[in-house]
Amino acid sequence: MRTAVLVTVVVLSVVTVVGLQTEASPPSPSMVPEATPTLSPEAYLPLVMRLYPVTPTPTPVPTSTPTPSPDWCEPNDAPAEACEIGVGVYQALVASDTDQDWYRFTTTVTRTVDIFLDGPDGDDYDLYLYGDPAGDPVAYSVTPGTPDESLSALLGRGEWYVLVFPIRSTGVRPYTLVVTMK
Ligand SMILES: [Ca+2]
Ligand SMILES: [Ca+2]
Repeated sequence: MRTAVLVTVVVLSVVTVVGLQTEASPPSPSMVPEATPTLSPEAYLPLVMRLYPVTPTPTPVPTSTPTPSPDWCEPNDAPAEACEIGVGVYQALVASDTDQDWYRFTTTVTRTVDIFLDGPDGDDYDLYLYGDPAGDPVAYSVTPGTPDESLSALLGRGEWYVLVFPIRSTGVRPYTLVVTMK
């Protein structure tokens, strides 16, 4: 009886060992964690930059500060751009032969308006006075070859335009416009 029990135990032990050996299977290749490939920035950045070249942003060139026009009234090259004036003395510039300087003033009652233009010596300027809208001049002073002009007009209530018109200008030179009313 004792022998039989011992044999039984031995047999069971062998079966167990055999069973364990049978059930133990080698690890599946899929179970083996694969090493994640790594690339250092030093390795991939040159590749990325070659595929997507970065256009360098141009450095903005600071623009030079525009020089303020010495003429307080420019642009005033058309009646719509005329500068508001009144009784007074005004200094301005004519920039070239093609420059025109327009001014506008208002009379609320009938007035005698005198306008005097003191232009640069050696140049030839002319002076015109228009109603609103500026059509035919109501007065003008167009002495050939002279920079100085003057006109006088009796004006009712309204808006009026003055044109300083260079016939010949030898450069950017100042002139003086004097407006009086009585
Ligand atoms: Ca002008
Ligand atoms: Ca003239």
